[in-house]
Order: sequence, then structure tokens, then C-alpha cells
Amino acid sequence: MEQVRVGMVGYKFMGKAHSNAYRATPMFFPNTAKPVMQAICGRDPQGLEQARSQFGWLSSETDWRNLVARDDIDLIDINAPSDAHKEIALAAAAAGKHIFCEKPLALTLEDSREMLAAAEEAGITHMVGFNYRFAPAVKLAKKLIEEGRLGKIYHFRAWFLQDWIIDPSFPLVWRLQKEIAGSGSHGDLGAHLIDLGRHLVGEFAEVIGMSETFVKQRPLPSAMTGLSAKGDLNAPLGDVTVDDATLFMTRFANGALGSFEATRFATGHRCTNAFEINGSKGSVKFDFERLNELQVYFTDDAEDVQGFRRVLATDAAHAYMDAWWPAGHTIGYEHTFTHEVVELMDAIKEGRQPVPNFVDGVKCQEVLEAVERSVAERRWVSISEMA
Ligand code: SOE
Repeated sequence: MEQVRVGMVGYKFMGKAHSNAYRATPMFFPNTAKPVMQAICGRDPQGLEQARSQFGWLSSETDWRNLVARDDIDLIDINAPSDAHKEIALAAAAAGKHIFCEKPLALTLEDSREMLAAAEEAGITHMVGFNYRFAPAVKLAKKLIEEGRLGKIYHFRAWFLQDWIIDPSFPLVWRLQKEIAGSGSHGDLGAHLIDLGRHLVGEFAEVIGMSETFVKQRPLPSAMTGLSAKGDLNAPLGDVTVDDATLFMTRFANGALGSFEATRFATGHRCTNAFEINGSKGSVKFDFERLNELQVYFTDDAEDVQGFRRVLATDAAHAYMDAWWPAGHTIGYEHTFTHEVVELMDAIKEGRQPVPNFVDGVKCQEVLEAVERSVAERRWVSISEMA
């Protein structure tokens, strides 16, 4: 298949990121299948039309059911709030459409399993949006581990820190409501860390966690708003039903130990998504705020120059970089989504499943729920309990 006609549900933050990726793909990666921006879907006709013309979609639909029913669409991209994922994915699979779904895959583990089963039964291509895997510096970390250059992995420590709800008057947006978001910082930020842990180190064996909601009530928003919403202290209050911060530890199946921290209360941290990995032969450090760089340390460096050094992952030797600019010319957040779309287009063209797919979405959900169970029951929870 040389062209993939896309129908996208959602047009806010992620919708913009995905649209940009669809536009960039044919220009920078001409050898993969070409995504055609066939139709964009949202409920508010005015906002939708604005997004359609601004992002460059050919047509629009105000009801996702019409989108899924269209026979000029091959792939349904779901980046609407999490509570909409399952229903749209099940309908898309039943209609034989490929699916690209934002993370977390679903509100619950059970729902995510249902989505995976439907996708497998329909025989369609399915992908989940863990975009940070696609930073070339993260790919380099993965390559070093796979080639044994870090030796046996002992530690994975990861933290995803934000501060956009630090103000108690920040409104009760959908991301703070369990029935729409599933969980708070845990599913929104921790999900990325879990995916990176699985990608880089391996499967989780057991977890123990703790969680807190620091601000328990917030003003109700007047409209569907996002990360840049403004508070209104005169508005009635509603209960925050998700975690503001969740921390947990894990033992990986291969014996490595992991620690994870996801919070929206780390004052001064706008979007610090970072990890460090220590192995018997070396270490790597990554921080999304400097996403072109990987700090590396090797035990076999000469003794007098041992120490962490910075590798700028922008050479042709680094994943995806030969498609962009000459060495040393850096890339940004949006490129992670383009690389994700390239993987999806390659997979559809080659008739294989992309990675990460719904299996990875389900496995992430297993860990998310195991941590929630651990928090509720104040004990270690084995991932095998989630079977
Ligand atoms: C908001 O917390 C958010 O945009 C997440 O939803 C994304 O998945 C993460 O990449 C950055 O922060």
C-alpha cells in the first residue's frame, strides 16, 4: 500500500502533533507509505473547521461514527480524551480500519484487552502512541543495551515531572477526572516511563507504589479546556478524582531494579521526562528537555578520562537522522511523532505490526493497574496477578 488515507478523531494538542507528523512524513521520509490527511473529526464545528484548514485536512466529520463508516479511510487515528478510545477503536476494528491510538490505550486494563482482542480478530494494524521511544537519543540507548555495551543492567530510574496544576485554582479539566482520563499523572506521565522501562530494560515482575492527590477540589471549568486553562475562583468546586503524583518501585523480570516518579507538582519542571540506566559496563542518562543528547559512561574508557560524556545524537549514524539535517542540526518534540508515524506507515506498507502496538499498550496498562492495586492494598503486587 503506497498511500494510507487517515481519518483522525481529535484536533487539540495531540491532534496538532499528529497532523504535523502526517505532513512531514512524505517530505522527509519519501520511501514509506504516504499518509493522506483525508478527514478530521471533532464535535465543535467551528473549532473543527479552524483545525481542518490550519492543519491541512481535506474534509471533516462531526461524528466519529460517520468517519469510521467512510470507505475512503484506511486508518483511524484516535487522539480524543481517553474515555473515547475504546468505543472508537472497537468500531474501527469492526470496520476493518487500521488504528493509531494515543496513550494510555484505555481507561482500564480490561478495556485495553478488549481493544487488543478486537484488533487481532479483525487482522488490522494497530499502534499505541508512546512517542518518546522515537527520540534518536533513546534509540541510541536501546542500541547500546542491545549490543551489550552497558553490560548487565542493574538500575533503571525514571522521572516525569510537570507543574501545570500547581496553582490550586487551576480548573478541574478532563485530565483530572477519573471517568475521562482513567488516572492522573500515573496514566498520563507514568505510562510513558513504564513504556520506556519495558522498551529499554524488559518486562516488569512486581511493583510497590504510593500516590497522592494534593489538591482535592478545584473550580469546575466552563468549557473543555487543556493544559493552558485559567482558574476561576468564583466557579463552583468539584472533586479531583485522580492522583497528582504517583511513585513506585519495580523488580524487572531480568533482576534489574527500577524506580519511577510521575508528578504534576514538581514546581519549576515544565516537562522533565528523564531516565538513567546503570549497567555493569556503563551508564546512560537521558533528559527530554535536552532530547538530542545522551550522556554516556563506559567503564572501559581510559582511567584518566573516565566520566559521563555527551553524545549529540544527530549524526547519520543515529536513528532517523539521515532523513533530517546535516550532523549537529538538532530536532525537537514534534519529530518524535513523525518518527512514530514513519514506523506506522512502514508497518502498513510491509504488512507487519508496528512497535509499540496494542500489546505494548496492554502491558503498560497491566503495570499501571498493578501499581494502583499496590497503592490501594499497601503491598507488593506481582504482574502475574493481573492475568
Ligand atoms: C500532558 O501532561 C502531556 O502532554 C501528556 O499528555 C503527554 O503524553 C506527555 O508527553 C507530555 O505531557
